[in-house]
Amino acid sequence: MVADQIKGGADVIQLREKGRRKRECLELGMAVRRMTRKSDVLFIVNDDVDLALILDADGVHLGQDDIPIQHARPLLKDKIVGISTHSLDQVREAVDAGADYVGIGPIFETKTKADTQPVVGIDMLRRLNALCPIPYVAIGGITADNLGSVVRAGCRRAAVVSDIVLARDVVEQCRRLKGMLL
Ligand code: TZP
Ligand code: MG
Repeated sequence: MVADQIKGGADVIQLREKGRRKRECLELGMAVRRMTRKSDVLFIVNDDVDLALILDADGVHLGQDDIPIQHARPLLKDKIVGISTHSLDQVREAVDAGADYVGIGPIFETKTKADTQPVVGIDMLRRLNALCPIPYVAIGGITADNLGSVVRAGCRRAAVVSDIVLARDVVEQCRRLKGMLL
């Protein structure tokens, strides 16, 4: 699956394995680290600073309830640190705290994440376009059918789960999505 995502042009692979034992995540992560290194694709670990360090990932992605960046940064040094945000205030806070990028969402309704925040909508992307000084990644319910509206709102970075992992042809789907972001 990850190999197909890379083949289809994914720029970043995030290890996000909710509910799996950490040891299993470590093993999976080692395989993903090998694949991403070989193909020069960025590898980000969700939630776990320790796993990111052990795997020598390129970075970690932290949610609003994870370890605050102020505590994570000294351990991660110049690795990439991304923060999930759901409002302009959270974006400002992440920027001030030294995040390298923010995830912003959910842009649309999604069934992938159980405890999602209210939908922030496409307009949020237009606002960030004008005021966010670091890269922002749209997330939540993004598919090949609505990615055009994300791009038209000025955002060319999107994180996609179900529209890729449930696709019949993962390579083709990644190519299609990637083509819309170029
Ligand atoms: N954070 C906000 S929405 C979401 C996460 C992890 C899930 C995105 O999955 P999908 O299937 O692309 O909507
Ligand atoms: Mg998290």
